Amino acid sequence: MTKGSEKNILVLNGPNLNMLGTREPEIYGSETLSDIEKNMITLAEELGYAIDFRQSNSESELVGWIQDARGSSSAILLNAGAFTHTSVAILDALQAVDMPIIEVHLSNIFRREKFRHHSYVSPAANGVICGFGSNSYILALEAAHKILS
Ligand code: CA2
Repeated sequence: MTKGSEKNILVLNGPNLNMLGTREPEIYGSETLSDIEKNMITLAEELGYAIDFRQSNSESELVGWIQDARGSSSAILLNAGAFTHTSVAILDALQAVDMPIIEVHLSNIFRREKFRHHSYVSPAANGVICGFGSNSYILALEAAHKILS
């Protein structure tokens, strides 16, 4: 781990999460991804962390960012979006990094369609937080902080 990396938390967002706040507010809330990022930075500063907040629609880019977290971050908070339910590649990448991983979802995936009940990400995660809207991200940051301190 490089100097200072113990204070970095990587927050990764998967496909279509850049659309937050524009459609389906009844499922995902009315906040944008940028609102969520700002709220996380506020709490992270209080807790003494830097947040590296990213979104991609590309599975390959997400896998690359997970691989790069080795040596530069101390924990990963991941909302893999629809890749949660499809991606063995993201699971494999997560299993190769040795740091706390918190799986995050805005919606309660277990109250939704059956295909959303299975997560490929969960076996690599310390825990899963879902169903609390944008507050899921805040709860995930608090959970990572508890694990790290
Ligand atoms: O609840 C979550 O956070 C999800 O990870 C969101 C994914 C969904 O595929 C997962 O099952 C649960 C979808 C994100 C798409 O977000 C949009 C937001 C506004 C408009 C369109 C898509």
